[in-house]
Amino acid sequence: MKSGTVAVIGKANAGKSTLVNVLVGEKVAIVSPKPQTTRDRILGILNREEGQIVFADTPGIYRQRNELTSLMMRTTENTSRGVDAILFVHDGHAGVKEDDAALMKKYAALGLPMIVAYTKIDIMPEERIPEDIKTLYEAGVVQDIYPISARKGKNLKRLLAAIYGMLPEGEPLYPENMVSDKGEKFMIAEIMREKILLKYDKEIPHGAAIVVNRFETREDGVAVVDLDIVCEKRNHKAILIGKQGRALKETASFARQDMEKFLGRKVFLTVYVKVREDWRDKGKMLRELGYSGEE
Ligand SMILES: Nc1nc2c(ncn2[C@@H]2O[C@H](COP(=O)(O)OP(=O)(O)O)[C@@H](O)[C@H]2O)c(=O)[nH]1
Ligand SMILES: [Mg+2]
Repeated sequence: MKSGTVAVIGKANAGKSTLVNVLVGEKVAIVSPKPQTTRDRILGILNREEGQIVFADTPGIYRQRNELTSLMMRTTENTSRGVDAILFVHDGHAGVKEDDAALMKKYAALGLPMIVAYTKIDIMPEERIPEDIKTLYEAGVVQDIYPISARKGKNLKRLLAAIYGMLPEGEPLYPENMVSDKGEKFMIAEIMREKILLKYDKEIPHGAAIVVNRFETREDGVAVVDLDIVCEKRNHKAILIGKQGRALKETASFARQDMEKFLGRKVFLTVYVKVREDWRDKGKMLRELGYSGEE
């Protein structure tokens, strides 16, 4: 039986987390149309007869703008070492940019087995696919490239077979009923952050962190969640809350529904908004907010 860890690497917004969720068959990582959605390394575990694949979803490849993005980039770099193989995710819909081949070659140079998932083919003209593959090949990318769509579930069987093909024989690393290394409390915070990413623009979601202060189940089975949305500036707080608290109420209600779906029980959610000036630039605050740059 096969068993091993696969680092999922690629540019911001390429579709890494979406692909991991689809392959694992459960939502282990939040997804949004904005960059910087994934901040931590998240393991998503797939168990099948052929073996166990542990996907290490990463924040992806970033230009470093502050302490938080530097830490995210470090998480990506560290994860790409100490794994059995690399799944490089390329956004086919975005086209082949000048730096794409260089990035692929950089990770290939680590010497691990690597394949490229060329994703989002559901929203692009098919005839561009072979042209792009040729362009990448001529720029020195010799790895196999698999055109797929995570959203439409296209060519995923072939991709999975190729991933198993890169892994060594071995016993499962994790219990077979486990789908992620993160617990419910982590996902509760992430679901809140996902709704903020979907609801607000620009620096608001990128400057938001979630602290869950209370997460317990009452005797009647209702999960009680108290959390803080930490933002960077007073005017961000005002935007988050909105006129008569309307924006926050909507976002929280949206989050609560998703938390209930995820937990499979009713949720009683209380949300506070707090300001911590420029927390993304401060190492100590990052650690207090749970960003430690693991691995
Ligand atoms: N049409 C289409 N959109 C996708 C696909 N995979 C991801 N997306 C979208 O691309 C955006 C970024 O996805 P995400 O998984 O968060 O990217 P990540 O930053 O690489 O983890 C989201 O809006 C996704 O819904 C796909 O196969 N097809
Ligand atoms: Mg992601």
